[in-house]
Amino acid sequence: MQPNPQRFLDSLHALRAIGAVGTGVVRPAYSDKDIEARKWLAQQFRDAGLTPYFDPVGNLFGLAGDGPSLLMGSHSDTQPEGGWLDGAYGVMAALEVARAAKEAGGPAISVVSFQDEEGRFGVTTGSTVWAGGRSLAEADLLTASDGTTYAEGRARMADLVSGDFLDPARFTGFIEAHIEQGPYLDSAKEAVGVVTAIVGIRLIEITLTGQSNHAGTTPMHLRRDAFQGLADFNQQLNDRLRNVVRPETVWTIGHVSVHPNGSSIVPGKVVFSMQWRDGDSDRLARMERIIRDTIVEVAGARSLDLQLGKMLGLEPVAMDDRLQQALADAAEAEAPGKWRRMPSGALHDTTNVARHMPVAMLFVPSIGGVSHNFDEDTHEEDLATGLKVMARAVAGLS
Ligand code: HGY
Ligand code: MN
Ligand code: MN
Repeated sequence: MQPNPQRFLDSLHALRAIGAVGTGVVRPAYSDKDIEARKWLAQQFRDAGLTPYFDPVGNLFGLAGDGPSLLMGSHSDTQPEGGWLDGAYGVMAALEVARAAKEAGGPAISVVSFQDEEGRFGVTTGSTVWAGGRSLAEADLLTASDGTTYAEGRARMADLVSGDFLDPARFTGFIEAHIEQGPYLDSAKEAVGVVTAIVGIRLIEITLTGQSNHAGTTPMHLRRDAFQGLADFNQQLNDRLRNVVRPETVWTIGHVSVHPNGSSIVPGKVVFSMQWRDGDSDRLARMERIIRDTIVEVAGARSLDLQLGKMLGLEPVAMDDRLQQALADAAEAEAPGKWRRMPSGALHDTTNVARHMPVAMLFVPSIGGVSHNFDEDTHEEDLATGLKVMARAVAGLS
């Protein structure tokens, strides 16, 4: 099976152009550019001899016939300020492998671009619903930070829907290629990461409500300042997590909205995202306990009302040994001594697909470890090496 690196790179740059903003890309789930990209992908799938299929939430499959096939792919939606490779790399690498497989007379490779992997509406929403991790009715109630509901989002591409959710049983396994989005491969000058496991995640939206008031006339001891509550929470949380976490454990307050957000008004309300990740479910649970206890204490101390949203999350998941070994053998052949086995600190659709079939992932380096940033980039040579490893692994499996 001979993948065509130039054809692959040209298609990757063609996808980049849809929603390009400087060196980055802006294609949030269900936005005009996301839908435009999915329509373009559907045509690419058709041209490659695959049957395009949109499911009810906009996951786009390129099906290789009606029989069993290996599924490969990733996502083509992006963060609000996205890199050009996050997700796109895996979708286009999968398409090139599918093309090369077809030209070689097999094996049958289907391709997928999952929807809302970036969690505009939650956490890897499209593949979560497809894999049965959340009902469509439940998902439709999820709301983006701009107030759009999932139902409203997916309605924007309802005209493209081909039919009901595809049965995962039609696929024999799933392999996702992705950029590492971290510093390890690039700093070690290695070309390939063979993923061993993907971390678990928890996400809660927290609202603290105090009282908006005059910033000049309201004495400090009389204030019910919601931002001060957030600041206290953040400080106390960092202190209290210290003896629970490991060096690779992460926690992030990434989205904060302050109301009314005026420089002369004591903040009456803050709404913020509390997200944490680790490879151990017990540690995620211990962190949850500390987070819930701390926010209750802080709200009480400042006479703030507290609202906790429904917690979203995914468990840590290990990659399939056989698929992982096929990737390792291919990596050693394509990049001898310049690859490693490693965990994924980022989340991926692979976690949800693992509910139904053997899964594995392959990483290529991110320059400077930068991702979720317009500056995200990978050397072209590394992009091509990852493609060749994927094709060699698939040939080895068949
Ligand atoms: O946040 C993540 O890990 C993924 O890139 N959405
Ligand atoms: Mn991604
Ligand atoms: Mn991402």
